[in-house]
Amino acid sequence: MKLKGKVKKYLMDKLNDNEKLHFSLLDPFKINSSEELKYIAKNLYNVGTDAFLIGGTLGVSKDKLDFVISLLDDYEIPKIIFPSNINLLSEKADALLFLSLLNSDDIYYVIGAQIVAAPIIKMLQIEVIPTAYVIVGHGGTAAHIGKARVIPYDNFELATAYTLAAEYLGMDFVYLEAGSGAPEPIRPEMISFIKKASSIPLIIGGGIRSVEVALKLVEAGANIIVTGNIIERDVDKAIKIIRGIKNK
Ligand code: 1GP
Repeated sequence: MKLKGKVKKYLMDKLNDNEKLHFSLLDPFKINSSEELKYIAKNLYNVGTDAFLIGGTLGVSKDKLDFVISLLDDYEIPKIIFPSNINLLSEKADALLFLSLLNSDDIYYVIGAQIVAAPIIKMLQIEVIPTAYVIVGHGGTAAHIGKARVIPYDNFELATAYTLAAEYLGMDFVYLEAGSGAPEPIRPEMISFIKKASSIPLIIGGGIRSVEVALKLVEAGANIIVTGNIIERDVDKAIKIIRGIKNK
């Protein structure tokens, strides 16, 4: 299956069928060996993860990015770049989340990096998926680097306003991010509150470490669950999460 240029359709078809999706976030900086990556990827793929997201905020070079994507070549699910900056572009990927960090105080992360990257993306012919990136609560490294004015965990109105703004700007997805390794993930109550106002698909990530938490988020209306850290720490827990989501 060749997915280049068809990733958005692949995702939208599944969402239109009311499927709940899971993305496996792989951070090239945290991968210790190609054997480890192959073992992890095989398990995630076999249990039904819907896509590989590849990215990280610190320590990711183009070489490492290319290397990781190449190792994932055998798996017939999309390899999507999750960029933290303009150094994370690769023609080897099937698509790129074209992120705008809507709640950044630095215009570079809202529209500057996108302008610098756009001609390169055009040249490399990478499919883009326009996505609003909104950082909530803890925020982690992404919030620090991205100079995000984080939305408090309990400010559902503000999160809804951002989601509606993203929808009116024509974005395909809103990615609500609590930050990699966040002690608390996005609250399910925030998701159900947003869902009353907007039907834009929600990608939810940051601090999701158990199937119970993932299922509460899905029940509240999350369309796509992202797990990162838990994959590297305890792949069996990640497998349980994916099984739980895919059996919904
Ligand atoms: C981070 O949302 C992702 O960008 C995943 O977070 O590593 O905490 O799963 P975790």
